Amino acid sequence: MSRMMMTAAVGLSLMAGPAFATGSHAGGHDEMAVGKPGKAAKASRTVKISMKETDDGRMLYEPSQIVAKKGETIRIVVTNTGETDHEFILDEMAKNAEHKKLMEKFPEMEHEDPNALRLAPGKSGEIVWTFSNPGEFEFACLIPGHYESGMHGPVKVSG
Ligand SMILES: [Cu+2]
Repeated sequence: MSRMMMTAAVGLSLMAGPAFATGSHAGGHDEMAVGKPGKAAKASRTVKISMKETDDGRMLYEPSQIVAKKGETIRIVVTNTGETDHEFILDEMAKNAEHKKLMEKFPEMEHEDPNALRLAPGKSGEIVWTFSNPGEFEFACLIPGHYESGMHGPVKVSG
């Protein structure tokens, strides 16, 4: 490698570094518009949600919405009482829509994210979440076809 090329490469990596660091991760890795993982000891209450299919071909969450206050930490216990895998993904509506498109291309995508659960029939999981910002967010199942069958609900966070 010539000296000039080396200089160019170093210059590029220096420029790329700070640009990535101040990108979408501002405010800490786990901080999202919908909030961040919370501590169980700080949870003010537990919300239990079941996920299932109905005899007429719909798929749903029960209850079908979450209401919270800004700054509140809630323990959300999700149980799959249906007969097929389901997900519970907490996010902004636009982010879920984007993610849903990706799931249509890669249906076997696994989620390791703190805002998401994927549960086999009969399984339960929990997310302890702090809702940092007021607004309307969403929980949804992004397995192809499930959102359209009814698997989404609003999360209303009051200011
Ligand atoms: Cu589902």
